[in-house]
Amino acid sequence: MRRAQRLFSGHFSYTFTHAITRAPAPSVINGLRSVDTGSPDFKRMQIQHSAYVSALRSTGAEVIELSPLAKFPDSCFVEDTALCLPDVAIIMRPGAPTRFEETRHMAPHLHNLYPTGCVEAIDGISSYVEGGDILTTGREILVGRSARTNASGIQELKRILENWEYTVREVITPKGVLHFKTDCSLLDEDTVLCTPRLQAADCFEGYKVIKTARGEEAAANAIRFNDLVLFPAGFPRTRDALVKAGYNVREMENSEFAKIDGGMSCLSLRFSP
Ligand code: CIR
Repeated sequence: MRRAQRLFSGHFSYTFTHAITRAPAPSVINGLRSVDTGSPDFKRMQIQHSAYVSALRSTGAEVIELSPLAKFPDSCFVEDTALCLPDVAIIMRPGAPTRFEETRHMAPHLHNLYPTGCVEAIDGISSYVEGGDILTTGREILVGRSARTNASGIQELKRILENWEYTVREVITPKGVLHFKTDCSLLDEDTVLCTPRLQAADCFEGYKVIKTARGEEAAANAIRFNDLVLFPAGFPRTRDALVKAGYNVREMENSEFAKIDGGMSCLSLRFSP
């Protein structure tokens, strides 16, 4: 049980020594989106991305910045390519066909960072999982079934994680929501920020829950990273609730990534190898 205790005790679900990011390529303007609200402005996006990297670094973490990959418009959303835990990294199999091969460009970096034998992969021919559907809390790993993550992928991930002595629970990503974490974030080992529609699904029984304010559902994708909560700008009532609850909130401009369904979590892989 040593490994499980290492993750699921205290603050290991939100304190990290490292993060990996990938700068957006100009092709990012063609990234996948559920609703077209206009083309992202590439220059503004670069500025928003640099500010995000600086915020991660300001907590003392080492941030490994990977080069842009022009062939993959969504490749700055590195979170979807892997699940990084303290003792093992698991390479995903993205359900979006245009994103499928992004993992080939992430795997070598994880092999360099983790000890031999500590990088696994979802490789079943009909298995699909994207990292955005996985929430690691202080006590378990929740995996949401979605349009990008299927039952076979979750079964395979569960098998791998149980070998490493982690507890996994399958949940449902609400219909029409891209990823499970589009609608929730971890704030500390047993507190989550989540939308009322996800809370209604009852998957956070036993957790403390802070709900996004009415009309501010897009604020649910934040990240707790060491002493900071990186939080998308433009959601003042939810921000105030987090500040009142004692969190150190850093508002980040996210207008351009939001146009292609990107939020705070998807722009980094966070871990302590
Ligand atoms: C996609 O649809 O795959 C990208 N445009 C956005 C991915 C966001 N990923 C995440 O929240 N984990």
